[in-house]
Amino acid sequence: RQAYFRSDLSLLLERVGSGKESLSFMRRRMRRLAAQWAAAARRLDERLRSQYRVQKRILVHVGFLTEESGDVFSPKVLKGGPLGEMVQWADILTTLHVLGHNLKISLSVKELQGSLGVPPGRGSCPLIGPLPFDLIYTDYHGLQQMKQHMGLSFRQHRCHIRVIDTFGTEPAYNNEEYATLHGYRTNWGYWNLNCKQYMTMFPHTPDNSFMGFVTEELNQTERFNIKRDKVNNMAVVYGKEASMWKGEEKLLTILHRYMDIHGTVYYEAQRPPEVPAFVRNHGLLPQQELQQLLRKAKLFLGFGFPYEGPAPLEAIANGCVFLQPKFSPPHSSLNHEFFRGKPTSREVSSQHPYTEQYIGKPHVITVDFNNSQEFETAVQDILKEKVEPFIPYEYTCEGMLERVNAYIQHQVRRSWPGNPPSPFLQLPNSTALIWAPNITAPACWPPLSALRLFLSPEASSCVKTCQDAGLICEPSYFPFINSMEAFNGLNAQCESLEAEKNHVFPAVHVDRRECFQQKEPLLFSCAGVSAKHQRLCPCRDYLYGQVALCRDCL
Ligand code: U2F
Repeated sequence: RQAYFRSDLSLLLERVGSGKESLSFMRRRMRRLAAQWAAAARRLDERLRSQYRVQKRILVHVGFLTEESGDVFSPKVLKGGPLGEMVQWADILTTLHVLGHNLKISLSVKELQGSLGVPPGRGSCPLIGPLPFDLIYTDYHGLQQMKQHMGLSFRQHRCHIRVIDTFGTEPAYNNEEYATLHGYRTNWGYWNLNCKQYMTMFPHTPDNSFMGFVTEELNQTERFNIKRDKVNNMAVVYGKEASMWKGEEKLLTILHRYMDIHGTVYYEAQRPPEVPAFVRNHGLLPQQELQQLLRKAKLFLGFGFPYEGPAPLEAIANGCVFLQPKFSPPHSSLNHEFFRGKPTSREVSSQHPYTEQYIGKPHVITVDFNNSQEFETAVQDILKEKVEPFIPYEYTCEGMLERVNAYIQHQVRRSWPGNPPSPFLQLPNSTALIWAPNITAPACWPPLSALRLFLSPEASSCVKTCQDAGLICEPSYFPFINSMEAFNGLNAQCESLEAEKNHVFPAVHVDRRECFQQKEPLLFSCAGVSAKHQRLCPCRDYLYGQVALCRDCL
């Protein structure tokens, strides 16, 4: 059946239900953004008119909101707890609904069992017959619940699952055998999925799919009003809990010399939070009121936590400058409590690396907060600067609809017998190889026409190598470049060739000129890095403002 765009959200709102603060928060968000979603759907519908979009049967099982997982988030919705996950799930549900798919929502293990046709009370009864869904979106909690309740059929059906995974999962952590042998085993990882099945909140590593969420857009009148009403010396501090402000009195005092400081810190009646007296604290605000505050403010100031949340994008969308601390050395699962045990080695260079790397100046200023002079100069510069509201296209409703639609229609499992052939051609005046245009390329998405193959410098990941060439690493291409032709084409001067399981392979050893192919497809990794190897890096182009998609991807 064909999928048709929907602009009416009433059925979705009904299905989400209420009864929990987390669900009410999501419903309020869906309602508030309804017009924006409808307009985006109209625009995308026009652009994709010629495409036949298959309607999929989709189960969305939100594991972290189930009672069985403890549901620690719902009671904190009105008390300064994390809301980023709720923002994202609300937007995922809306996207799937607006794209016209056949949606079933599950918020408890009982509903999950009902949806999968597992008889209640039969914990590990295998699913009988085919899976009644084409796709299942869940999270790590939900994955665990599904494994428990699907029994043996979990293995058989797992390629239909998509895991919403805020911070991402890298291949070395995902492959159980490798993770166990090489010290990458964590509480979350080792599910042996294809890493593209993990979908992240920001485009952290291209090994995963970037799911994202949306930021509220402005119409012409709102843009005009923002320009008119901006208060040049007004700052809002990022942090819903007083703990996020701890130890920052010195910087706040400096900032207060230049600006009025506002906060949205949650507090219980009669117990005001411990923030300096000169701060005007509004208490935790409903999203809509926070937007209004950001529309007036010039500066949105982060002190380092929370990491990688939605709020900085909202601030930038409302014409604020986001001032944030640089982390030197970067924070990661190796050196920081918050990231410890997360299935990634990614180095977090600031509170919000996405805004630092993909948006940057004048909207985002990243400085060393240990150097108060640097901080003060940044504040002075911000006061002088005029900044327009900005949203990267990938965080608009249209951008999210376009991206998720492309995933749903194109990300399907394909298998090749052994290593597929890889006929390459050197690009003139370049160190890159491309797929030979006169040789028929095997079906692949993203299409192989976008492939550019590089040999990395030593101690450089493919994420970095592709980035340095103005491209992005594309793990789906690895099976096509895991060959002697690829090494030869890049003049790697291999003295030998062997196949091994290692998350930096295919690569060449820098001293011994030994070349290594990858033996375990699950270990193909953009993120992997080794001081002793130069890696084969498959890169591709990407659309301006939509890093998940290449020019020929749509
Ligand atoms: C992130 O979680 P948070 O939920 O703490 O992220 P924030 O960026 O602070 O805010 C999320 C939303 O909260 C809203 C705001 C954002 O959309 O509009 N909000 C509000 O409604 N009222 C207020 O007064 C202030 C904010 C991240 F998203 C999670 O994935 C991480 O687990 C967490 C820890 O790093 O950080």
